Amino acid sequence: MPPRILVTGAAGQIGSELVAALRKRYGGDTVVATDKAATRAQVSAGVLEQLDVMHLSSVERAMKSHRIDTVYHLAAILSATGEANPDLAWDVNMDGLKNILDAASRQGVRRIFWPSSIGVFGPDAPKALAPQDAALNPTTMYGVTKVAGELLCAYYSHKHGLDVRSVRFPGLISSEARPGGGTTDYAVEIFYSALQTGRYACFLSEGTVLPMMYMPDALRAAVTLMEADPSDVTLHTGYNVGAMSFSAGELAAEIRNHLPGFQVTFAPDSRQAIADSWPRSVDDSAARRDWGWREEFDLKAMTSDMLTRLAQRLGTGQKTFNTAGGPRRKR
Ligand code: NAD
Ligand code: AKB
Repeated sequence: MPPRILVTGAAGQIGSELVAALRKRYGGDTVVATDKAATRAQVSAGVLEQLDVMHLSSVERAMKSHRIDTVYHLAAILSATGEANPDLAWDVNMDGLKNILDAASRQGVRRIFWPSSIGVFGPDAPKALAPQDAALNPTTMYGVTKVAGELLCAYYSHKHGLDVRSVRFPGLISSEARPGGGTTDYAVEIFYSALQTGRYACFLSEGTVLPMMYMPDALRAAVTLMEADPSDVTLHTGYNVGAMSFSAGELAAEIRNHLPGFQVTFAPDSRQAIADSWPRSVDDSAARRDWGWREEFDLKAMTSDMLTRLAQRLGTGQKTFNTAGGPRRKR
């Protein structure tokens, strides 16, 4: 029997591609896409409902009426928006998650995917290969909600038997929906600017290195973890998952290999402090050991694929941006 899936925040950067991937994998009518505010154009064909995760009774009604057994809970406020409006970040990220967990416990939902983030780490965590079990002392409200959220998920797992699974995603790069208010958004915006105007003013400094991942790898991580045998999932907080790390300057240079005239300036704003509080890379050996995590895209492969897909979608002319060999593994 295929799972009966509810996706919250389905119109966002991850949701708009995850819904399509889940429908392809399990069948179109097995996935109920929901968002507080979504238009049909943002989500692949199929059921789409308005659902505000702040309303417990609406969440519970949606789970009951669609006989949901699996939830991908994506509705959230990201780091930069969260620093600008910490009350909103706390309310949506904490109350929204608790509503999902409470409704799921009562409605017999079997399994939940909830993405955590590298935002759980603070300035005291090792910058290189931040360990799975590093002390988590974030300095953003977003990070505070992710640490508290991880603990809440672990609590519902052991107290209520809910099978909650989570990864600490790095910054995600994708060609479909634009990112929704994060610190790593520059790594998506830069591609739009490269193709549309040929120049970009980056809000992080040239040397800022952050962990990043291409969306196809992120979707595979989510689905692989959700399909893993329960006995293999030893962590119900959030697994570190890594794929690539690069500086803003290195990304600009890689794009320039395809578009030689591309001009980038660097003018750090308030998001620089958030980036500076995060690690440059994470140690994801627990995910590799437990459920076989392995990324496919590195900086070169991601850049050429991203340029090709985005150019097609935006209709900006050049059809392919080749790099030798296609997707490649880092190690
Ligand atoms: P996004 O901002 O692109 O999308 C979030 C969606 O949630 C939006 O469509 C928004 O309309 C919806 N939403 C907001 N408040 C809501 C509410 N009260 N009820 C229902 N829907 C609501 O975010 P995303 O990038 O798709 O991120 C999804 C999850 O993944 C979040 O938990 C985020 O913290 C996590 N994550 C994302 C990244 C990344 O780089 N995109 C990295 C690490 C973790
Ligand atoms: C953000 O920058 O807020 C997100 C994240 C890394 O969690 N992309």
